[in-house]
Amino acid sequence: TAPRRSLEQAQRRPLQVLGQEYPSDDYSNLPSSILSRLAPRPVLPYTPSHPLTLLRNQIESHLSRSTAIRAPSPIVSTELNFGKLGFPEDHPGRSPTDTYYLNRTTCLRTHTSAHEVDVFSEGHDRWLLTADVYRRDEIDATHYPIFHQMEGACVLGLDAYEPGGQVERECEEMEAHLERAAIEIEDDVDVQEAGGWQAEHESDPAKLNAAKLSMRHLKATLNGLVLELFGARHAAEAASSPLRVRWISATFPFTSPSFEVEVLFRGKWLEILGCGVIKDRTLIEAKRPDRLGWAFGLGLERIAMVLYSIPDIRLFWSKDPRFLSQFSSAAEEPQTSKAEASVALEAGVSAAGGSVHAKPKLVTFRPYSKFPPCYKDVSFWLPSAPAPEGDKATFHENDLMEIVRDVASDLVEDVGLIDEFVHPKTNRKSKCYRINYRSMDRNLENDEVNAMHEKVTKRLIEELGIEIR
Ligand code: FA5
Ligand code: MG
Repeated sequence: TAPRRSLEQAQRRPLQVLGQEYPSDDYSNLPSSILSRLAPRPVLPYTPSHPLTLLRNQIESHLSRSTAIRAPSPIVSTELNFGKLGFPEDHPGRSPTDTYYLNRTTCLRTHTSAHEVDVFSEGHDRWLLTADVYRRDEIDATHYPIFHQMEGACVLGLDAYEPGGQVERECEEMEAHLERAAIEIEDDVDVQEAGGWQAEHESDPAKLNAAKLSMRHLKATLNGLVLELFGARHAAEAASSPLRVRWISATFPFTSPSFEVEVLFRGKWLEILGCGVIKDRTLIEAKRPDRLGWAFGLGLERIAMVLYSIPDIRLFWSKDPRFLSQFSSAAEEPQTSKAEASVALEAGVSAAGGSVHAKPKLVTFRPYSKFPPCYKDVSFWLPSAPAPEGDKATFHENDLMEIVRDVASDLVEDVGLIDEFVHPKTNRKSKCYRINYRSMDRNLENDEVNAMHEKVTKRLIEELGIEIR
């Protein structure tokens, strides 16, 4: 992870972000396009009539035993985002090509798991936390540098895991509901493949039993959630076939065993979340060594895009009434209060059964007319020799994406590598990217696109040391 732009950085003054001052260093890489989005705080999943609000409400009322928590500022220490969760120093997620840094010790959270340790140490056992998260990434219809995650967790004392205890009763209730539903769950994941049982759990029969029951509880909870979110719509569209869910082994530094959940929806497998049995060290870090349980983290945009048929992730940021008005009638649907829902749950009626709260309306987004796209290609040679300060030698695609984002903001729809080759004599490497400019709400003028593209090209030369062909 060679630090870039070191000269420029050295001349930089401290950053002012949300009224706070942060010293900058060789890791600072926050572009103005992101800075301007930090104030006022983006709170899309709390905006009335917004599809992410609909989705958050539906999940919160389904998992009604959990306390819903609104996340604090997205500016977190790297210790919270990575260190306390056990990310090794050389984990690729820590690279400044993937993460936005204010400086070496402060970043924008890349996932809601960043708050696990704090929320547990505040004494919450069952909770849901929704937040904006930030990642440097590619540009296309499903990737945006800001998206929203919801973290869910359930940690309990060992007594809750005793035979006939709370967790076992909840499992039986949820599993009975799943058995009656038209859902097919593929789960042949080998625990060993998923990271295995933790040594701290394996060495104590009571803990191992609790870890096994916690995994069962996690699976029943998430299968039930998938049924709640996708079940009605899938049934409406594919009446004869059951909804299919599959469990896959995964790796996260703070859970073991770890899994990813995929849903087969409109013919495609869609990864919706990562989850697992929380590592003992995370709970010890939170000063809750007496607890054991699970956590998951899901992507709200990804689910909303398929559930509501939203074709482009930029639409979530649209202020166009033609977008928001389509979700307002569903938002006004009366929701059963939390208190009522939990009373019914205690009486043995699952919220997922539909008897507790009104079935959410099935909203399907009707796309309004798309404005014409405008493609521009940029072909260039990668830097041939390391630059004098040695920091421009490696080309990272995300750096190119970032410059395009910074210049074109939401007027860029898609950026893709369309050609690359190595010159047979000079051995120099060439790449060609196609940038697709398109506005969601108006016609782009030719001059405007040319000006943006020129700016992009100029910055690619200056900042990445490339040479236009
Ligand atoms: C995580 O972020 C883990 N923190 C999840 C977790 C939580 C694991 C708790 C264990 C326990 P991952 O990077 O796979 O994992 O992201 C989780 C989900 O966020 C994905 O399944 C997906 O739904 C969503 N997501 C990830 N990247 C993007 C993206 N670029 N755009 C939209 N959604 C995304
Ligand atoms: Mg993943």
